[in-house]
Amino acid sequence: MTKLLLRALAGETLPVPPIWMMRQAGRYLPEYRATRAQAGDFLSLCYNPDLAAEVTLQPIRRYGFDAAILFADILLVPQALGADLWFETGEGPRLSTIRAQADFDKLKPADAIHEHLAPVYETVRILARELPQETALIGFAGAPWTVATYMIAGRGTPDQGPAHALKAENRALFEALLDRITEATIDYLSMQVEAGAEVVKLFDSWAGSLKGEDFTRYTLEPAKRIISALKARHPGLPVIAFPREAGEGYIGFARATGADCVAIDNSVSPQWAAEHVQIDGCVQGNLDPKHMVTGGQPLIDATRAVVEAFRNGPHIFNLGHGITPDADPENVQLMIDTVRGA
Ligand code: 1CP
Repeated sequence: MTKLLLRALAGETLPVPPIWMMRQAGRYLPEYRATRAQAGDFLSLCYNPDLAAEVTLQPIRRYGFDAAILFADILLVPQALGADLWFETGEGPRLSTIRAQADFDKLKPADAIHEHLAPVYETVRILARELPQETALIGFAGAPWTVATYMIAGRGTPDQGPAHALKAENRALFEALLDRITEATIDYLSMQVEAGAEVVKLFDSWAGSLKGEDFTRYTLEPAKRIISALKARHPGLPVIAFPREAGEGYIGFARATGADCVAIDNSVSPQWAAEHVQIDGCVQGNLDPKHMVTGGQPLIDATRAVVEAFRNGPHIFNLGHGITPDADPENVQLMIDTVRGA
């Protein structure tokens, strides 16, 4: 029987939605912390196929999620393009910045990324062999705008200010960077699929900071380009798009980009998303990740409300954003039991 996640992505309305969780392999799990300590640091974990596969499998063993997501990071693509990347302990990622034409000129062409990313493809191959037969394997990449915000600023930023500034001051350079990331992303995801990923997800975590025409040009258009190139190379490949905090921009996004499923963050209500987004097909979401910290009856009530709202159409149950390191693993089990009606 076909995997539940793939059935939902094909547009089937299921009595119990498939479930997985953004950042399901992460610091809230003691077994993740142990493997990460063994690897040394976060990037060493990403580039060690055996250990990266191990942390991907941990939440599958513990919870039996319907999907596993490859353990890697969206910032491996900039590094493969030649940017310096390191993680400051307790602070997050740091990259060399792209602010001027000379910075851009030092980047490698899109088709030169694969040697650097070979360990990621190996992780996918291991997972394709080792996952239980009912578990779908999701590959992923960051969307061009989101990846560009890190490459331009050299770090995470609350308002993506440096990227907006470059867009205003040197639009040609900004667009050349987006194009380079778009090309690299198509090749990267395509290689993940060849290695065994059955679904791919495009994370546009900062889509919400693009408005109007900018949203169309820099979130919607690149997603459309990536999705159509992937589907041309891999007919029938299901794609999940996550233009986080798009608000009204979620409406029609699947139709406009060719995505099979739109992932919804928790700033919009499930009722609104069912009415305006699920009418076009599968949606994924959108429980507030805070419930994984606080638990109890509010978790049960909110989980049921999400399931109820989306019950008349294709739905993949997930959080509205990644689970946080302070979450309680028992709350994750409570969420799963509530979704599956135990
Ligand atoms: O300390 C640690 O162990 C590192 C924490 C961590 C983890 C577990 C980072 C650093 N990345 C990851 C893995 C990761 N990142 C996955 C693996 C699969 C899974 O979900 O289990 C995925 C899909 C991502 C994607 C990712 N990385 C995004 C998009 C999704 C999102 O959360 O919005 C983004 C924006 C990143 C960049 C990044 N990597 C790590 C951090 C802390 C950040 C955010 C930095 C910032 O904005 O300041």
